[in-house]
Amino acid sequence: MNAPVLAVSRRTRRTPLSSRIEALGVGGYTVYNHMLLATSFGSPVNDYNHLKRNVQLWDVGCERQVQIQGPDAARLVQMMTVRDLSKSVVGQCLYVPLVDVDGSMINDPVALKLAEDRYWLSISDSDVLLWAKGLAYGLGLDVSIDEPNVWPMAVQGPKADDLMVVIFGEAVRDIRFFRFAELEFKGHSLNVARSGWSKQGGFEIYVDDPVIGPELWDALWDAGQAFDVAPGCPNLIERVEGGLLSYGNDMTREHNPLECGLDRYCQLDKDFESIGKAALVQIQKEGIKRAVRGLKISGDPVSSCVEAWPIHDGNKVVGQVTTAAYSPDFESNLAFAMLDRDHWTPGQILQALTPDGQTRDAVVSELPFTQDN
Ligand code: THG
Repeated sequence: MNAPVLAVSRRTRRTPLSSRIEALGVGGYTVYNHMLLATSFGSPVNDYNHLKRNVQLWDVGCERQVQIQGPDAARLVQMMTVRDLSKSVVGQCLYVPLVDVDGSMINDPVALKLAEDRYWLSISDSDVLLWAKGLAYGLGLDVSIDEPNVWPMAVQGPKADDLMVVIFGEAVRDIRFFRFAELEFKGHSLNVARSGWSKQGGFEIYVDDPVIGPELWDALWDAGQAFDVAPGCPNLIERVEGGLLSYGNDMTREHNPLECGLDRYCQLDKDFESIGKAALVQIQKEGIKRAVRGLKISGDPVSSCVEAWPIHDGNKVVGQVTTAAYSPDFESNLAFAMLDRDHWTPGQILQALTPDGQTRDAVVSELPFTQDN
């Protein structure tokens, strides 16, 4: 049987860098925010080994910006998240769980505070633009909301600093984690943040011009030859090791941020106005009934998780695996699972029913994984 093909059309939007990654042999695409996102170059294991040792260029133009600007911009962004933004500053990136009135996860973007009255929500895969426009109308807020022509590009890996210095100068070294600065490329000013969807360190450049994008890619590619640069994309194995949850895979509108282990981004005891706060305060009072944990699953490398796999404790179903990958560095299968209370204690041994029909031991772990947990 032939593998199914992803048909590309205007709905599955290309990015200004699609031509570059296709020339470099992108191996597959997924659709994210109605836009193309690469899934591999070569193989996930080769991509993983390279990412942990060198530096990669990623076309993450699909991380769309929902721009909220105007006199009520700060108020609307605060209404949308349960993270207290009162002490946030211009130049800061903030990871913000967005929730609805039931406290359910709507999205988990990085918010960039561009000015006191202008924000970008760099979103994961759900239609935040429509949600934000609806809220602004319903609440009668004085804001304008749109999706600007901005396509982030990531430079990730241990050699990212050294490569970025060649293009942007020593100033890149001064950018702190989850801060951004305006730096120049060919006389064009770009927001450059120390962030990115890997734990290997690096930057994200918010490309706001479809011509500059490929020129910047080419400049990084040429300079990167000295650092063994390769094209890359968010890597399944690396993100599981690092405990980076994916919205739509590991958390959905079925879950709240407390269940997703995002407690540190929920300041429920602080005094601010947010749509989902009352519901989450109540949920916290009652105690959550399930939570995300890591699992180390025994046996041969498992295939990645397309459908959720059931987790048993004896003959009782106590949760499900949402993402799984074999980690060469841990020499183990690692997974994220949503587990019921009483079955989520690190060290506890459960059973995973893998798609190949096997029942395998699965040891509950804290996230992120360490060699000892
Ligand atoms: N960068 C940008 N936009 C994005 C992502 C990104 N949009 C989609 C998706 N990724 C949003 N989700 C996340 C999830 C985790 C992180 C970033 C975006 C992340 N978390 C840090 C960690 O877990 O180590 C912690 C951040 C903190 O402590 O503040 O980086 O990657 N532009």
